Formats: sequence, C-alpha cells, structure tokens
Amino acid sequence: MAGGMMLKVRSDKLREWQGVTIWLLILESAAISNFKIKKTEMNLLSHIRNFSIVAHIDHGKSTLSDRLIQECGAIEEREMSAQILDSMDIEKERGITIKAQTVRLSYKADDGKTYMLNLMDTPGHVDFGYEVSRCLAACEGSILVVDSTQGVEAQTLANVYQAIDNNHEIVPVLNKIDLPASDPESVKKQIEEVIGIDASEAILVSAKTGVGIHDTLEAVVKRLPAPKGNPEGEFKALLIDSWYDQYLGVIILARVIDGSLKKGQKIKMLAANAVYQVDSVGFFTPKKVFCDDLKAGEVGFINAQIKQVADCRVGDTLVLSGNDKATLLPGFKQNQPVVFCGIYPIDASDFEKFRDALGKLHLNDASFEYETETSTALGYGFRCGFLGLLHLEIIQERLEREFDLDLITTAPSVIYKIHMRHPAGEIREIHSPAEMPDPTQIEKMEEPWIKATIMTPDEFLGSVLELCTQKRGIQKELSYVGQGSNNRAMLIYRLPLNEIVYDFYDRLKSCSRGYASFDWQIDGYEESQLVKLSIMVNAEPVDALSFITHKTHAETRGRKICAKLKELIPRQMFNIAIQAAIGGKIVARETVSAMRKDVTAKCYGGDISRKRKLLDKQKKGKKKMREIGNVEIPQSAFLAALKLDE
Ligand SMILES: Nc1nc2c(ncn2[C@@H]2O[C@H](COP(=O)(O)OP(=O)(O)OP(=O)(O)O)[C@@H](O)[C@H]2O)c(=O)[nH]1
Ligand SMILES: [Mg+2]
Repeated sequence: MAGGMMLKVRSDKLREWQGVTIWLLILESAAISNFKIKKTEMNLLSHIRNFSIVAHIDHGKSTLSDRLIQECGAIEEREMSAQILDSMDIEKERGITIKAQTVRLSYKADDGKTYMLNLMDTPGHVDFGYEVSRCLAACEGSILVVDSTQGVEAQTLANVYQAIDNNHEIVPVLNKIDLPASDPESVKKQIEEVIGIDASEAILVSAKTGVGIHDTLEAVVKRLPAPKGNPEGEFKALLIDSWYDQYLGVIILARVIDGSLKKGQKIKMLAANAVYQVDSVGFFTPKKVFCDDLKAGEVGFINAQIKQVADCRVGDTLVLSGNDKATLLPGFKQNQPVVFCGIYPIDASDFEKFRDALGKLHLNDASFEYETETSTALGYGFRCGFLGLLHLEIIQERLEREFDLDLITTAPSVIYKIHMRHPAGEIREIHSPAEMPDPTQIEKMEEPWIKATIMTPDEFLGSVLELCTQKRGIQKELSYVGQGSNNRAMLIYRLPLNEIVYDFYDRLKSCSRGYASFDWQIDGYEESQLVKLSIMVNAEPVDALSFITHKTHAETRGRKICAKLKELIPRQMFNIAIQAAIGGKIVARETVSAMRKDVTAKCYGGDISRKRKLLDKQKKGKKKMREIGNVEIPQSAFLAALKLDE
C-alpha cells in the first residue's frame, strides 16, 4: 500500500508542483548528487546566505526569483514557468503571491566558492504581511525590489522598515529597467530620501530579460551576512511554516539554528510538547529533494508522520526529544485579525468536514482565527478573523477549492467596544452585529481607527482626498517625495477601520487608475455614533446580512443594500420584500416581484431524460443558494451587498 501511496501524485493543491514521489526522486538524483559534490563547502556556515525578497505588490519579486533560480541552474528550461514559486491556482489566476516560498539554491560565485542560498519569495499585498514578517524573522538579509518605473510605494516602506527592525542587511534592486518609463537614477534618490538607506550601489535589473541577475547573486554573497549558530551544539530549530499532505500528514518547514537533524531521530515541539520520529528531511529547489540531514543555518522540511494538526504551531521551537534544558526561541509576533465574518457550510451536514478543513488550512496560514458560531438564519458555522478583506476572500476560496466545500460568508465586521449601561461599567467586545445588545442598554460605543499611509501621483491627489473624506478620514500629513516622473504625494490619514474594510482598497485603485498605494496599522479606539442596520427578507431578519455602521451613513447604505439585493436575489414564485431597518424603523424597501419559472416548459413531449437534465441543472444552480425562511438567497449576495459604490 505504501508504494501505491507514494506513486500517487498528491492531490492537495497546497504545493501542487512540489508533489513528490519516490520514483520521481530517482530521476532527480542528478540534482541530489550535484548537491553532494559541493556538500563539504556548502555546509560551512560562512557559505550559507538566507535572505527574503521584499517589495511592494507587483514590483517583480516572484519574477526575480524565477531568474535567480534559473541562473543557479536549479531547474531546467523546459520545466520553467513564469512565477514558478506562485504554485497555487489562486496565485496564478490572480497574478499575486499569497504564500511565501523558500527554495535552496547552489551558487558558484566569482570567488570560486560554492554557496548555499536559501531564498524566500514573499507576498506584497498588505493582507499577507504575516508571511513577510515570518520570513524576515527566519533569515539575515533582504533584497529590496523597487520597480524603477514606479518608485517607492506604501508597501515598499512598510516591508523595508520591517526588514530594518529585524536587523537585516539590505540590497536594493531596481527592477524593470527594460521598460521605457524606467528612471533608476531618480528612484535611487527617492530610496535614499524616503527610506534613508544607501542606494548608490543599488543593482539595476530586468527580471524579465535577465539583466543584472549575476550582479544580484554576487551582492547576496558579498553584502549579506552568513547565519550565526553552533553547528556542533544541541539541535534547535524554528518552525517557520507547515502544510497538510494527504499521504504524509503534516510537513513542517524549519530553520535550523544550532546542531543538526537526521532521519530516524526524535524531535520534540517544545511549546506543543509533542514528540515525533523523523521520517525524512529535505529541501525545495523548488523541486522537493530529500537529503541526509539539516544543519545549522539551513532551511528545510521535516516529515515526521505528524497526524495531530494541533501539534504544529508556527513559531514553535524544535529540539531533540530528551533535551530538557532547551528554552523557547522568541518565535514570531502574532498578527491580530481585524476583519471578522461568519462562514457557514451551505449544506449543514458539511459542518464536521468544514471544521477539519479549517484545522488543516490553519496549518498553512496561522494568521486567521476561527471559533464556532451559530446563526438563526444559517445554522452552525464559524466566526473567522482575517488580516483584511482580500485575506478573507482568499481563505474562503481556498476552503472551497482545496477542501471541496460550498460556503456562505456573512457581512464582515470589525471589533467594537461597547460600554454597557447595565451592568454599569462593563465593556464588551463584539465581533459580529448579532452580538450587539439592545441600544437602550448601551452607554457608548467605540470603534477601531487606523493610521493609513497613502502614496499617489499628484494628478490623482484630488480624488484620493475626496475618497478619504467620504470615509470619515482625518488628514494628518501631506508631503511630497521624489522628483520628476516619480514625484508622489504621501498622505498620512486617520480613518475608521469599518470604512476601509469593505471597498476602500478597490476604490482607491479605481480613482487613481491603479497608481495609488496604501498601507495601514491599527491606531486605537474612539467613541462613535454607531447603529445596527438590520436587513429583513420577507419580514424575517437575516442576521448574516445585518451590519454595524456610522449613524450618518446608515440610511443611504440601507437603501443601497436593498437595491443591490433586489438585483441579486432571483425572482421566485412569490413577491419578496427586502427591507432595511434601524432599531424598529424601516428606512428602505424594495420588492422582487413574483415570477413563474417552469424550466421544463420548453420540452414538449420528448424524452424524460431531457427533462431530468434540465431539472438537474437547475438543482445545481440552487446549490449555491441559501434558504432564508422560504426565500433563496445566492451566496454572492452576502459579500457583494457590502461592496457598494457610493
Ligand atoms: N517589463 C518587465 N516586467 C516585469 C519585470 N519583472 C516583473 N515584471 C512583470 O510585473 C508583473 C508582476 O510580477 P511579479 O513577479 O508577479 O510581482 P510580485 O512582486 O511577485 O507580486 P506579488 O507577489 O503579488 O507582490 C508581472 O506581470 C511580471 O511579468 C521586468 O523586469 N520587466
Ligand atoms: Mg510574487
């Protein structure tokens, strides 16, 4: 059975192209022996470089990684594809990196020595900042990629400051110099002015054509530090990432700090206090390659037939079992989820499968949270917390694709603080509109605010300011950075979080034709006039569609939601009334008028199988709907209702 298991390519999509089989490995033995020849040299700590590639979204990190991988000969021409490290389908479709990936490269430098490079490609979007922070904590240097046609953007700043906080040496790389709009000299100045690091030796690169790739590798070797650690000491490693493999159980990615680890040894996860025997160790090139051991300074995967998902916690410390003196490594700073929503299986009997799926996905992304929740309209589900709306969308999509679930997402919410009148002095934190107490019980409410950094070309400044004002923003600072074509206005704004979670990012992009960039952090709570807007379908309140909003926006939002739902709810055999109410007061109403739809009407006579086909088709369409009372609401309505143009 074991043989059959190994022969089958993994069906989970987490690391599809890394799907490993023993027999494939035989074919790959050339690559392994290549590593073996240079082993003695590469094993010296001084011959290892661990680095992250960081940048603003779309500045070319993954494309640069492609070229570095190719230059080191880790993958053959015919196996190469664009952004090879973006291995998930969602990443390919959306053209963005979601998961950080680590690859080990062997590079023969101009000094004649062969170095082992552990490269970590990170995502650029602010919602996946947790991936970046983990990578930065697991290595010693960073390549900062800046698109030389765009210059420094909001996430460039956020990510490079994180790298500086981690005491990283930084090699600036100016990418896309093949494009006519490229202006490397002024971007260099901008990097020095805005970030404050020396950019005089920034490397000019085109990740598309391959210019400057050799120089980049030389800079990594010469300018970035080697890892520190004691190769002879007791084995100690940091758990950086993990994922679930249907056949092998949980696989973990670790950065070895001291000592080494061989197959057959027993490891202990210190915080989880669990012991497992190591089946195999190895690394990605990006193909999966097994090796004899993982040594100090190296990054690699460990397979130990771990079945208990809960035993693997990203940031935990690994030691050898029996080592009782070991202390925990500092681990990673936990990210606080800021956007919450309820997620429910459309088919109630999928609840257990859903719970299992959340556990497995959580292994691969520790930055989302979940706990059980019940809703009168939707039954049993989970209240989940995310780092932003894109994160929410991606997790929902991954759950549906990787675990074959049909899910409904309720309106997103942030955490509000409620000061109660009864019992006096009590402060409640609520994550969902359903938890909101009766208004008469409330003394006052507070909502979270953020500090946003927005960078935009001058010509769009007007519309960006207008958008921020609409979203109740307060301007703190306006300055200009850079010169010539890279001239940017840099705005610091305070904004209420509940205004930006829904559609701020999309609207910022559309009002600036994609040029404005945005980064934010939580910046305390403030008292606010908030109300709960309830949505009723045929007089039945739908808790999953209700949300909390500022008093001044409530009525307009109510009207827009009703109009939007009218478009989204398909006509049924009876009239459907959609109403929005604040407290007991109805503020908006729309009606979806009745329609009789007999899908088989077109089939006069004929064969029964034809009719059945049509009915089956209709049934499938219905699968994505949720019945509220006697009204079927399509899944799309639950999220789309929140993305309103104002
Ligand atoms: N002309 C040109 N295009 C490039 C170059 N490097 C990257 N691109 C293009 O820029 C786009 C974004 O590249 P990616 O490598 O996916 O960017 P990224 O930084 O990894 O993006 P995220 O991971 O989503 O943050 C793609 O369409 C690339 O083809 C370059 O040197 N020249
Ligand atoms: Mg990428």
